[in-house]
Amino acid sequence: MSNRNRVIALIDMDCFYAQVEQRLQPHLWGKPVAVVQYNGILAVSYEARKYGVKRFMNLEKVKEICPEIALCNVPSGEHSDKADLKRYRDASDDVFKVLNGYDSRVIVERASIDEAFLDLTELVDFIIASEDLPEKYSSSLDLFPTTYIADGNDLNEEDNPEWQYDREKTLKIWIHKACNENNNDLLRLAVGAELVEQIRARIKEETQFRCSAGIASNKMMAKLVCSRHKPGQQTVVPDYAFSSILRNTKISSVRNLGGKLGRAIMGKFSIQTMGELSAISLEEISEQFPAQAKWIHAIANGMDEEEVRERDKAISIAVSKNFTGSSALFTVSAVQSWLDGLMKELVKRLTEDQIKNQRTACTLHVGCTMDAQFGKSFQIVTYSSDALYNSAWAIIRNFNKAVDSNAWEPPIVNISLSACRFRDGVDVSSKRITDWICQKAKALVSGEEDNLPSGSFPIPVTDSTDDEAGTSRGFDFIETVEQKPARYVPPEKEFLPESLEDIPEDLLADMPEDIKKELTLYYGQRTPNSGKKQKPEVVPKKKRGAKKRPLTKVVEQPAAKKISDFFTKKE
Ligand code: DCP
Ligand code: CA
Ligand code: CA
Repeated sequence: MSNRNRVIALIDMDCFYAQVEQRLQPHLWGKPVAVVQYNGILAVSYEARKYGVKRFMNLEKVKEICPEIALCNVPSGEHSDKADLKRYRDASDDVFKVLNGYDSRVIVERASIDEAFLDLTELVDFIIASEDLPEKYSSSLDLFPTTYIADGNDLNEEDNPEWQYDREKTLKIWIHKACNENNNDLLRLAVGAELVEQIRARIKEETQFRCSAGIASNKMMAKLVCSRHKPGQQTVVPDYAFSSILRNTKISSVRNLGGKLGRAIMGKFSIQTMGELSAISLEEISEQFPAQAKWIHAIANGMDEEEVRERDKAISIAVSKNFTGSSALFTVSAVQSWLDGLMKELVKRLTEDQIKNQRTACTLHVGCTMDAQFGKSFQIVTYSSDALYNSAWAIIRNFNKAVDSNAWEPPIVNISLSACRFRDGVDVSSKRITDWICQKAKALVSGEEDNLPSGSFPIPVTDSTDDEAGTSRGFDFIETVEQKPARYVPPEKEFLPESLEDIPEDLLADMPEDIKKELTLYYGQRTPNSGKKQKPEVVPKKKRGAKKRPLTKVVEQPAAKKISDFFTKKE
């Protein structure tokens, strides 16, 4: 790292899920709103916070202290009664589109569904070299309408009855100092603050969402001060103010110290605040925490070298469901029913991710909690939910200790499915089939079926020489960056059906042999009538909202128009 300070920002959306609901129902803007899931509150609008409404508060209590509150329920999933967070993920994508499209010199790291770290250093340096900033900043503070300088006096932390704080005056003095004292680090923070004002204004313009931000020379301090003047404000913390800001900061409020490590530090040294921690020598810390001592000592003084890493996509896609108390699963059929529903939910998300991010997950971890946690991973060969179900079932069934054939012991209190280890690209077979189906469906709709080049496909083939998941697994991967289909790119909303049985018979009959073969390969472990189906013939009793799998699928002879509908993703 160079010896000059970086300029790092953390942007965090204000009461994010609540704003997503307000955007969906615009009459709720400016009103007290809470987002509810399984009778628990996940998000609270700032208007409702004024009444004392808090996350996880009892709903009865909420209605009592704020009778006019609008309660918005998180929708439940299509394949199970698991919450469907798609609308919040989509809203998050809207925000990240703005962030990623702002300037290619800004590094964007997705830190959670509603927050991102930005490394603005390169862009800031460019601006410093190309603009007359003292001139620009001396004339007006209009460029910093929501900026606070965290200097320890900006909050009334000591409960001083005389406390008064003038944001504009403090800002003016600070900007003057940045411009005139030849203090390059301060000036660079000021430019960073101006940029973040612009980025936040653009987020508001393009998504309607309000957010807050922290700006500092590192991630830890940027994150720490982000919420200092929420909502709709941003806070800059210069290095010289680190110690006064940290003095009264609770150890548990610091990034990476909110969990076990933070609690261990507080316990071992009998301390609560970062100020107390900074008074402990590196040697003393080393005695208690040899592996983390250097890092803890640096963090105690507001020093954090962690880089902002370009990361936009989630590193894993997971679904998980708790079955606490009386809802614990104690029959084989219930476990199968839930595994099936959860797998479909996961495949739905994986398929959306595949289309959007042109990548494919390689590993699926199946986890299940009974009296203890159990789990195992397997390689993903196909996104067919039936095939994945069979592989997951083969793992999970071994955790059952019951003797009775339909019993499950000990009862399951959680099932989780997590897909990870993504590789770029979409496998060739899946792409070939999608391409063929899309062409076919289009031609059917437009009545040009006969003109279709039967069996000829614009398939970009890549040799995956260094591809561990290559042809040996019946997969080829397309490098989507350089190689694009020559003639036909399926529109985003077209997709492959979940199983071979879902493809109408007449379409199958008409399908060129090589595609049929590819298709069979694509659907992988389970081909129709292969007799390998491991699912029980008895469909378990329907659980709250879980959809039944029909025993046999009745395939109607679909009309031409219907076929294209079939291969068009339904919202
Ligand atoms: N969330 C959740 N469960 C939690 C915490 C959060 O589902 N235990 C969801 C709802 C939040 C969103 O994630 O709207 C973002 O979480 P934040 O902690 O950033 O909180 P908010 O954005 O709601 O509020 P704030 O304005 O304080 O950031
Ligand atoms: Ca937030
Ligand atoms: Ca957040």
